Amino acid sequence: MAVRAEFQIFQILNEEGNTVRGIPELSPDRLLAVYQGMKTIRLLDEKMIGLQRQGRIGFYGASTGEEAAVIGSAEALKPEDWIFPALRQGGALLYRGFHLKDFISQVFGNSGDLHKGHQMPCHYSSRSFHHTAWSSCIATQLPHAVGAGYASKYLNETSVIFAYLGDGATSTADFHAALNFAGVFRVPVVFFCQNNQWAISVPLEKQTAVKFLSLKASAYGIPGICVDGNDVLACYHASKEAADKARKGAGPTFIEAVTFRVGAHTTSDDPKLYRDESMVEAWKKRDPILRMRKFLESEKLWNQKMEKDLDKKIADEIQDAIEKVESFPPPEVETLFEDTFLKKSWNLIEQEKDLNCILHPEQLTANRF
Ligand SMILES: Cc1ncc(C[n+]2csc(CCOP(=O)(O)OP(=O)(O)O)c2C)c(N)n1
Repeated sequence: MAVRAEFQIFQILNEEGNTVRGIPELSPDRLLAVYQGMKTIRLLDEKMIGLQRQGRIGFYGASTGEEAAVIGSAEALKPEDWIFPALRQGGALLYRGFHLKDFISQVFGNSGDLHKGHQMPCHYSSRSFHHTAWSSCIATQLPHAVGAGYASKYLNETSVIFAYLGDGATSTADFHAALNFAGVFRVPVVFFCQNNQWAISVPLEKQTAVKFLSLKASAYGIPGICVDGNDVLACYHASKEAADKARKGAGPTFIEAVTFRVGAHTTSDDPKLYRDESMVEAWKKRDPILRMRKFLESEKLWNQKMEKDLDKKIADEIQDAIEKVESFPPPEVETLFEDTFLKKSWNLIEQEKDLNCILHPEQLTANRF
């Protein structure tokens, strides 16, 4: 079943959770893992937003409503594949096996954080899980992803690169440069665009005049696919097909997953100031998690008791991880000067000495002044 949906939205599960075409080959275990992955993001988002409101963390960017896009695409990846994320793909890193404690430590930015608090919260990365750090500058990850894909091709490796972006990123120069290069050099990259309809306060109709963002791909000689981003099986199927194609040397694909940002852009934003809540309520009825749950129930793979048990299991794991992470002290001050350069530059050495004088004035010697 090839996905050819340039002018319509490809779907496998409709909003009632019924199949409208054959389902992809996924074992019951994988289907349940997908469901658990989506639920984990949802419960984690709720909890972390609560922590931010209590002043226990500084910032959080949620993926609520976009779980199917994140997990459906991540399910298509092999361990050797790389993710070049935007803001909302942390759930994919968790889904690929990153530890919850390390994940939450990144948000706290304390000494438990593998990156010693050097990044903004929710800008997760892990070399061992092939998940690069996002720079926060919209779309800069796209040329980087294409460069990594070009390297994979040049070295005759089989790894495929997933480059994630939002709808807002499609209006940037980096988007153009990345898709153009990928198209010309047939780079093994899958561009996965979570079209959540908003770029902070800019709605899609002010972002572009095209009906589907996936149409933009044709200008670069790249197949553009549009999928229902709240249908996890459709997201998986399109991603798997695109990844397989890229792995075989058949070049890049652009996937637009049509979804909706149900919550605020981040905890620093208040969407009530610029959008009508009725729109949010309408999209909540298309909830990707509920849709998959209905499907699993119809397949006799899920029931109410399992749902209750899973909720408790995930909530306990999150609570346990938060308690551990919150007990970690801040990173050592010296770590501020580490990891940027292999060899510390002269000005960093000077700054480190100055800071040391402020922190330990008793160590000041007459010689220094
Ligand atoms: C180059 C650049 N311009 C502007 C911003 C400010 N900014 C932060 S997030 C954002 C919107 C991003 O929207 P989108 O790409 O649709 O992704 P979403 O956050 O909706 O997932 C903007 C404009 C930025 N971070 N980088």
